[in-house]
Amino acid sequence: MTAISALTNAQQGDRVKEQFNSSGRVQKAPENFLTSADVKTVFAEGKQGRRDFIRRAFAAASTATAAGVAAVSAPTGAWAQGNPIPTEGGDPNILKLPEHATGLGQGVATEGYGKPSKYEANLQRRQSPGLTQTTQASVSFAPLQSLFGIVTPSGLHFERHHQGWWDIDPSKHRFMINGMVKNPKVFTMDEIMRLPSVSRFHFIECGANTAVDWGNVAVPTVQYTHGMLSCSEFTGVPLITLLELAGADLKNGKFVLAEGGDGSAMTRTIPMSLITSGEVLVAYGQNGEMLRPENGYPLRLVVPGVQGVSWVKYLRRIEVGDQPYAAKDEAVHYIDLQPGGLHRQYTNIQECKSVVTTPSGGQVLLDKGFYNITGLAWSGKGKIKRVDVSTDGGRNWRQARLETPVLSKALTRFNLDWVWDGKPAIIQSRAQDETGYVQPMYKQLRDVRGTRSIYHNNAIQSWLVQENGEVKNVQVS
Ligand SMILES: Nc1nc2c(c(=O)[nH]1)N[C@H]1C(S)=C(S)[C@@H](COP(=O)(O)O)O[C@H]1N2
Ligand SMILES: [Mo]
Repeated sequence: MTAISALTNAQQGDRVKEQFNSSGRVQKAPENFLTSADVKTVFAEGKQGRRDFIRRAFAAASTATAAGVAAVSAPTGAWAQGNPIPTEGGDPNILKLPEHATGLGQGVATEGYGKPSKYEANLQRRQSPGLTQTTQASVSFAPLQSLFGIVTPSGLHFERHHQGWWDIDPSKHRFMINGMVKNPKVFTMDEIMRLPSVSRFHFIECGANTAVDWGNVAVPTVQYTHGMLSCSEFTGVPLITLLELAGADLKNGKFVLAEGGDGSAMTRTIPMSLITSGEVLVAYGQNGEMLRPENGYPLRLVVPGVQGVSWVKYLRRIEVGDQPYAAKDEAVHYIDLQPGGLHRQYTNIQECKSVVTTPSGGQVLLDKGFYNITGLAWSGKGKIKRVDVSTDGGRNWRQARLETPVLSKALTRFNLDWVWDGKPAIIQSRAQDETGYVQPMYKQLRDVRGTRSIYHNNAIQSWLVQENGEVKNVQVS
């Protein structure tokens, strides 16, 4: 940024105009890598215990995709998302009045609940081929490469279910508080929803986000590397309010156990300090409407900054206790294998992390010229203070613009102008949060954590822009 800020405003304006006028088109990442038949093959291979099947599944898929790329970048210059102007001149999109400018459109409430345009049908959350054996104990990833701002549309929120999802009848749903409380209580949804509520924007990230890349590059696009990440406005009652109503012993009660109502018996210990701060919510609202069934309808715990597994869905019980519960999903699962062979438990907080979403893996830069580098940054410890972006694999860094709002424990959008000269480039982003913590490089992370961890990979992501414009997931040592 230094070179630009040395210019006067007028000069800067000219320079920006010059940049914007230079062509810089992005071909979207192919969002559907495998046919359903391919997915079945991958699952079958996974069942036979064949190693490296995820990597090979994607390799096979990208061969198919490469053929697709060649087809759309054929000499006519046709662009997958474009509508080219004929070379003989005269753009029919301007010269001929389209039907929508002359006819009668559709009536109100044709859709009682509106849907996205049919032209956006390819924008989907997707399952990673080969990652899991069933769809009920599985993950779908949010299409980060195609989202704007910081809010994830509810229908594209990532999903993580251990035993499938349910659409639970809210009139029959009950929420219980017991343990170290004077008056154990059972609430109906009506009783919860009449209490004073708050609405707050927060990210949720599964502790296993970016897990498959711990050892080496495994998956091709940002949807699969970072898509167990979403951000919503959640509405609900602070858990502390409900604990006070039940007369909880807040002096000796140092932890609570949160329990879900689905078959996975999801149970997690939450430290009382997060609750007395007022941050933890018993939420029913998401982005202005009720939670979606996939995300825990009618009630879920919101634990800002903490890994997704603690955000218990279909929340049915909170027990107050004086020590951690060592539940299965914190004693056996969701633990971090350290280089010395010890397991680390109760790693709750999602450390500061960021990722560039454009340009990102699977996209193709079709021209030299101006590009808006954009991405997301977040920290489980508070607000994002700064994001730096490198286009040369970490040798030089420029400070990105943080777009408002910059909220605590929420996604923050960053942008940076870039002119691609057509040479190979390695794009990275490095975030810093308000505590001063800086997102680590892979080497720094592995020096401390080794290579056999699954959870809490917050390393700097690298995307290689090749001379032919194709963007690849790479790791820089
Ligand atoms: N009841 C219940 N709660 C749950 C889970 C579950 O399987 N059942 N999965 C957990 C995990 S591991 C994550 S990452 C988040 C995912 O939330 P989402 O599906 O709304 O994205 O929910 C958590 N809460
Ligand atoms: Mo998770």
